Amino acid sequence: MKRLHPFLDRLSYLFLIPAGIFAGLTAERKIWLPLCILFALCIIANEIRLFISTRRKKNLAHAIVDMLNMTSQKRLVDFPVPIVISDEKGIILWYNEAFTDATGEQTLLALHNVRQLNKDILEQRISDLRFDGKCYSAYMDCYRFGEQNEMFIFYLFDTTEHHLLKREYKRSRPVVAHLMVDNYDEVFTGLKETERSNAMALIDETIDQWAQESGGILCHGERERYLFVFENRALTEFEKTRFDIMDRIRNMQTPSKLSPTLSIGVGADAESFAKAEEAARGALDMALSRGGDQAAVKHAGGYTFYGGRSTAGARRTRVKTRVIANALSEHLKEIDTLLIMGHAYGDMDCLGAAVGMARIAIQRGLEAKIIVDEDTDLTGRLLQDLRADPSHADWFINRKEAAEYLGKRTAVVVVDTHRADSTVAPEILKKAKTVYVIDHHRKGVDCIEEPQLLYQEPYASSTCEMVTELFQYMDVYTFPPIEANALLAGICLDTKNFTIRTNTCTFDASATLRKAGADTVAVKQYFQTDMETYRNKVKFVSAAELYRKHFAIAHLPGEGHGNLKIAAAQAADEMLSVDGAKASFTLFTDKNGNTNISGRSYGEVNVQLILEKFKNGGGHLTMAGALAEKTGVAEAKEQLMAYIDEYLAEALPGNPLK
Ligand SMILES: [Mn+2]
Repeated sequence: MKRLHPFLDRLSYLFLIPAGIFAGLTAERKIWLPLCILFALCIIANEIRLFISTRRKKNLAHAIVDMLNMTSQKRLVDFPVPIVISDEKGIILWYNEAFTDATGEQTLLALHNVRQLNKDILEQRISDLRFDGKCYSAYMDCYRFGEQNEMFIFYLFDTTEHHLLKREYKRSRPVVAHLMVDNYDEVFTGLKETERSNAMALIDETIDQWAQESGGILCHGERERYLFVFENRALTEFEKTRFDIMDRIRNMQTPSKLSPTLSIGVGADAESFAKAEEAARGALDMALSRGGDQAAVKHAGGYTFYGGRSTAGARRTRVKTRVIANALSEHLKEIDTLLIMGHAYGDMDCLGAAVGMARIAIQRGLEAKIIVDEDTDLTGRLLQDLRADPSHADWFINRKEAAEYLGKRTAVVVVDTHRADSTVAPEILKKAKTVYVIDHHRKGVDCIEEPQLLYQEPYASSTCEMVTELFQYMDVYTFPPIEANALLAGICLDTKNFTIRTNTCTFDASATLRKAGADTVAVKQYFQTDMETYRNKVKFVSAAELYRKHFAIAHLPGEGHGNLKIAAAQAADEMLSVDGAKASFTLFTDKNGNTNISGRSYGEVNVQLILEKFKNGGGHLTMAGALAEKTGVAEAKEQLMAYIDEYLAEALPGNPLK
């Protein structure tokens, strides 16, 4: 039996001494006597309290003794597992030798209550404890005796080894990565054989060195590819440094004066090597379709991206278009009806591409219908003109009518988006058996699952450009000028009249459309806005402020604005003309209390990465949007500014924005 701190409780008497001396020096005799009596009373009261509590403890201790006969008491004291017993308040009454050994002298001296070990220990059947660098699981057993006396017995089991093993297991799980020099062809075309092998050897060596630090295995596959297998602990390091190997590769000098860029796909948290490798391949795909020069890590919880801050160079080949065109031809042979839909709040790129796809289908003798949502459509006059045209009037249907067209030999083609939630009629998409996707946006995380055909080209300026390219491989040579206008309008919209994201293919496609009779003046007129939208646009623009020198932000105060999407988008475009602005954002709160955010840039700033930080954000390097649900405009703006700061903090060193 051990008694804890026998005179600690009497320490409080010490303060009486200075009080007594003080009183003796200053007070008169009359006060002396009452003071003495008062002190005496205090001491007596405290002694009584101590006596009662000691008796209580003694009673409990007696109870323990009564509980066990001498042999089992001896057994309990010598029991190899640490045991500690407390009363219902957690005050420690008894413990065995093993407990002393486990806690160590120092810890034991400071220990009065089991709650010091874990504050919820009395409420839980099993609790985790941690002291002296070791881990224990404490199993609690509650023993009742007498009327309302309770006693808690804790058995402690050493789980240190288990914890260490668990941590080691997690850290040593295999991770597989695919690495790829994503602009290999551009960097090495036109180089002499020796120059090429020298440059490639340098890249090899850099990657090799980086890989060696982690203790993993690196295999150089064909040409620009590497397979890298390492342990989870190395991944933590890589994530901490945000895969700085990408910077090392990007900063290399090559004879062609182009810097090589690296894309990395990582598969972690997988059950097996095969699963990890599969995830890595998917992740690399994701990194590439987002524009390359970045790392995508696939964890159990989803994707995390690193890098992606250099401006994506335009890389397009017509090979892909031809391959897709052939595949699409084969697919179209198996269906009778093609349902076409774009994204909600359909714009001219969406409508133009839909019209183009309808043309392809009709050319092949299929029935084609375009699903349009009147309430949210933003194409205005273009749609009106198409509907007024007798040969196109019956091309358009609404969401309700679309359900009637679903059938065995019906396919749905989604244009200008690849996210199921953002399509104009997600319910139709869900029911469709065959789905094709044609889109030019960089891949986001929630894409349509396994479409039969996916034509995604982040380097294309617009979906209209992609569809126009498909024409020549699908034998569509003549089509009415109004369709050409629709397609050209889409290109004009997404390139801001051939200012951004254009490449040679954009002009080729535009030439094709011009030849088919597209009228540039008519197209320009589709962009005319009504007076009210114009006024709203001006309101936004006049509210613009520069944040951190390069970010123009404008918001309309108050809430419950109607549909200002067009005005907000146009104002964001307009605000890029402000001197010094590299990105612009507009914010307003709609009728449902959600704040809409539009972001634009010339490509130096990746607005997709900024707006993706919002739950519903996404889009493109130069054009993105987000919806902050049930958030006021002021709060959303604060959030946006915080995300811009975050983006700047992650920016590459040497970035002029910094
Ligand atoms: Mn588009």
